[in-house]
Amino acid sequence: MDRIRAPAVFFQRKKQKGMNSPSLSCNYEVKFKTIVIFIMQRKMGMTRRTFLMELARRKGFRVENELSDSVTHIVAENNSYLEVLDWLRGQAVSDSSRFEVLDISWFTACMEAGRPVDSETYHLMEQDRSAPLNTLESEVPSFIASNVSQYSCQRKTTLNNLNKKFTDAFEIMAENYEFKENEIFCLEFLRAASVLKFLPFPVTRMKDIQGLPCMGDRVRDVIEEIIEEGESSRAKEVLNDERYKSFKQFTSVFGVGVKTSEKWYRMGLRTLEEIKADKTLKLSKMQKAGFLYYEDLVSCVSKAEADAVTLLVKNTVCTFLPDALVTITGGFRRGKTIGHDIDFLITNPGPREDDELLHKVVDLWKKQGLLLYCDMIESTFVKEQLPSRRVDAMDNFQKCFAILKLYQPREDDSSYNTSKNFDFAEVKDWKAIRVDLVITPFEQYAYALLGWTGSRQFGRDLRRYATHEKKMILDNHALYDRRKRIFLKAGSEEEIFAHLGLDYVEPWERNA
Ligand code: DCT
Ligand code: MG
Repeated sequence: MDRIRAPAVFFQRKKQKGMNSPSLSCNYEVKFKTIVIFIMQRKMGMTRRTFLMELARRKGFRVENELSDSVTHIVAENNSYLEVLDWLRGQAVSDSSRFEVLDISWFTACMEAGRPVDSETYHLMEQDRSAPLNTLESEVPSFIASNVSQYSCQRKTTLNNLNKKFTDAFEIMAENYEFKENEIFCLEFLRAASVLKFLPFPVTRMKDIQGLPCMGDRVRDVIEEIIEEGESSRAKEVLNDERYKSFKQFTSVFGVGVKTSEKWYRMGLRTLEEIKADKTLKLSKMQKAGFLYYEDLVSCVSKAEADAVTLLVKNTVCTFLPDALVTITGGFRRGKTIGHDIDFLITNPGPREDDELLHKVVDLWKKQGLLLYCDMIESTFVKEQLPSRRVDAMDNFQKCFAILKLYQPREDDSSYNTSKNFDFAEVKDWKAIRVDLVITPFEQYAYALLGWTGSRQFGRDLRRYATHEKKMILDNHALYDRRKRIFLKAGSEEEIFAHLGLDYVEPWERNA
């Protein structure tokens, strides 16, 4: 499923289950009679607008499809006040003062409260109302560092990183601390990298980072040196450090983590050649596969390869379960064009769950000679279990960490194949690709999608935000409100953001 069409498919599935279609949902009781909302579609898109309208109606708000005379509140997202004004003019509305023009954050606050909240602080650029259009049209809202949230789930971070030279250095520092199992320092650099990835300008002076969150002394030292010297001597030292270099090599093997690297390093081993030569080492099945397909697995997965594997996964899953929903998640859903693996979520919108589905899928690949490796993990989810408080905890879904054989396109054909190229029998005409398949019950799909889309930092901050700002617990299965002692159901990612009182962040804006 591609990311743009995903929510639409989701609505279709809901309809099949006999739920109200968004466009037909006029039968909710209106609880709040004094306000009439109109949600602007501009820069929001139809799917999201439809979803939000449905959500508000369900909660007892009156929402109009059209900009009728009865509308009192206009809600806009990613539009300045002037843009809204301009749009209203296009709708032949001359007197805009009869509406309150509000930012989407007012709407999400209302949804969270379950009633209209005071709109005072949510007016869209109220101060610009009286200004003539021509003088303000070119005005760019200035960047206010102190408004930048410490949580990446409150920032929109695309792949357009203007501060790569800083964030690369931070990521090296973070990785070195990870190898030393110093979680606090590691997270300090990961959070700082995430803030700089979000900045809409490249940092050139120390003044540029003034007032920003997550800029501790260690981080500032690195930034200062890069500004002055063009590079970080600390990051350079790490790159030349013997322990770091060994850990970097060891952990590049599928199945080898920090613990195994530590063990090998203590044994005096330093390179992958030494590991391979040491016949006394007992490697796990996963590590053996990691060494066997090493070259393929370290070379990144391209978007074209991800598309080819998506087709294969969808076709195979649909052989057994035609209604199944197969969604690519992870970095590719966030718009990345390369990745270290391909992540998929599979769910069945029908009433029936099929515990055997994943087994059937891998068995078929095994028969077809496409399965190079498979580590099957059965579901350990217990009904009504509270979400895990551990930010980096593994979820409890049934899943499979696999390595698939993807045949390369033939010379005369640009498409990938799922069968052998007989013309080139002696040459290796395939590539080993790491694939994660995760099976989720339909009612947990939205939470699983949010978790598996990542980025890791975005997910960590969502959970931290839920815990510290909302007294809720979030994981890949559910959201639990500790104050009300209830689980909050969600049929889409948008609903989860609304439960948390957060503005919706699109997948490609989650590259924190
Ligand atoms: N994730 C999760 N639980 C796990 C593993 C991963 O919730 N046990 C989330 C975090 C990010 C997302 O799933 C995908 O994980 P990765 O594939 O490791 O990251 P990625 O963002 O897809 O990056 P890459 O391009 O390296 O695959
Ligand atoms: Mg991935």
